[in-house]
Amino acid sequence: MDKAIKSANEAAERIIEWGEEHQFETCFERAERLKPCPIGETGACCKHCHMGPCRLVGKNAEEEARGVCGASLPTVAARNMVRMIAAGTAAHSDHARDMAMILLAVAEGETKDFQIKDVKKLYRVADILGIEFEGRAVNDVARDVALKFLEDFGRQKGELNYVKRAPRKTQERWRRWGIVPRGIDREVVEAMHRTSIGVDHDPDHLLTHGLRVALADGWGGCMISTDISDILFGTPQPVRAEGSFGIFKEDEVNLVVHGHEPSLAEMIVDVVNEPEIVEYAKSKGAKGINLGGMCCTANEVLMRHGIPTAGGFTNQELGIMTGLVDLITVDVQCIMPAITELSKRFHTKVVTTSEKAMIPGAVHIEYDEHRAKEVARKIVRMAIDNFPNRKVTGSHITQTYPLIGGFSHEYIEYMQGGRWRGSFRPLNDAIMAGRIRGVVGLAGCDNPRFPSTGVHRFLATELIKNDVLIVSTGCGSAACGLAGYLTPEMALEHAGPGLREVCEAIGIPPILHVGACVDNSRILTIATAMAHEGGLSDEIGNMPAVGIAPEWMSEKAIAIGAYFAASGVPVIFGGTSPVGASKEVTRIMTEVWFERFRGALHFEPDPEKILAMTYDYIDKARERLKLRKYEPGKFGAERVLMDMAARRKLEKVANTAHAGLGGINESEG
Ligand code: SF4
Ligand code: MSK
Repeated sequence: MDKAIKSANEAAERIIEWGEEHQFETCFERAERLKPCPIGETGACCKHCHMGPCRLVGKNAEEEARGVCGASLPTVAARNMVRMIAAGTAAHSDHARDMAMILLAVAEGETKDFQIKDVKKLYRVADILGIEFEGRAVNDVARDVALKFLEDFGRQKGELNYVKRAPRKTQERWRRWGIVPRGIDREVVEAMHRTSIGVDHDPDHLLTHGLRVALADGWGGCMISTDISDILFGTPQPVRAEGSFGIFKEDEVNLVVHGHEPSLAEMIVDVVNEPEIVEYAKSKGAKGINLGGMCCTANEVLMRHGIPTAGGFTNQELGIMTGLVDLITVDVQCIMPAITELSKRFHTKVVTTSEKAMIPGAVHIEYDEHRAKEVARKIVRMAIDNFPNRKVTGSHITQTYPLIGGFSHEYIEYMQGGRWRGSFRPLNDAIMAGRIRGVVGLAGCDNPRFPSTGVHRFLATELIKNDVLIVSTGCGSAACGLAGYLTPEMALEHAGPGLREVCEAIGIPPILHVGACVDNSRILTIATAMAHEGGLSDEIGNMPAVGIAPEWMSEKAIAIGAYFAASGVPVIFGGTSPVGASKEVTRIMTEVWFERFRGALHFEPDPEKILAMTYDYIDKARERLKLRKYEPGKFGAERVLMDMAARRKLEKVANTAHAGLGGINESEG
């Protein structure tokens, strides 16, 4: 990989070069200038009290180095890891809390701007939660669901509601090792307590609690966010969209939604199509209003409406540098404060909208779900008013890539058999037969310390060539999408023979975009469904499956990695380890966790080694499950996969038999 390249995305690279010529500073330049402190980078620094900061370095640091209080290097590194998990969990879960509050407000009729779009999903969730739904008013069910979810935050004893969604054997492992989360807030608070000066000093004991916190994220915060978003805004199904900087239009008002929360963005999607708003845009000389997304708010509106995306985390400054963005609205998480300074050199307005997040230099228009449309209209009008102010010429890019998103776990089930026979049988069969070698969750951020998005692309290409099916989320999806990898044609061009056959039969890309970073919970649900389907492992652990976050940067990514590890999935992160200074902590997160949970958390900077480790985990899992040895192009017998035409034929018959009933979000695909 060429070291001089800052982004592997060609369009991004062109904008970076243009920016350097015109003295615009971006994260890429700052990353070059600000080299990480080698002590903090590897987890050997503690600043949990004011006797420090203590640096636990030197020869034999693992055994001999001590902080002023006497804390050892493994203690310090373990505490640092647990705090990262707690911070990531807090971020996802606070998002989930807000979603539950919106659902409650909708159910109680306090906001007229939202409706429950997916009643079937509401009923499915109510069923899992043990809430009666038959014969009841939709809003009554929704209120009970919202209140039940809210219990998960403040519960002091007992278990999170969704723990029971996991395969029984996975739950048993959690109980045996004492990592079943009680309440989300309780686990995060306890993590902060245990890691403060003078409390928990046993690295294994600390890290075990880290896993408990992480499970509160995966089977709590993330899963709750995903489910409520589906209930309120619709469960995604495949949708075509476009990606890259060419999505911005010279003759239209360009408005970007950036961050993570879908509720305001959903309102903006509605408002930009209102005739009087479109007329208002025309009155200012624009042909219309062009809505685009950035980061995970982009993934949310792409999955449900096909709104185009300008890409992931490292593209946010570059988007502004096109000079075409009239307004960028930001909510929470992964928003670089640098965008306000940069915007001053263009005409772009930055609008903060969350009561939790303000940035000096931004306009603050606070979002309130009780008057959601009113706030959305105000923001859209501000974008329109700013259109005539475009003056500075930026680095214009016209190219876009087609992409397909919208692969909810419900749709993945549907596509493997139709509305009445939806199942995970074909996927399990294809894995058993060796047509598909295994499954990889390719997730996580993009990072200016790498040739940004390049490791995602490298791994995606190699994995599908070797018959590994990929499910992707967050900025990993954006990286693949902006490289043109999220289309079915990608399978024809690059996938190995077995995976290609499966993709062609079902009509899917070899990389399935399943959503935003909170939607990693969909991957947990998919793994659970595979375990329940039979023929592979009867728990999430021991599946031929691996998680990879090759360019991670956020604490949220660490929390996600840890909840996959606790759930039974070996996870490999790229880059250096944030706890690499301690051999003992590294051993616990890899060997000990694998022994207890069949999951692990590795950090490996070399992409080739990430690949080798992935194949090793997958092939060993196949061996343990006594599956046919994977050999490219050689498959065992399996059931015939139904193509779309066969599925429709079957549904026609089923529709006649079940007239009046419906599946969850049926789609023609
Ligand atoms: Fe140093 Fe101990 Fe204080 Fe950490 S908690 S800063 S290791 S004295
Ligand atoms: S936005 S957490 S940079 S995936 Fe979800 Fe992307 Fe990572 Fe943020």
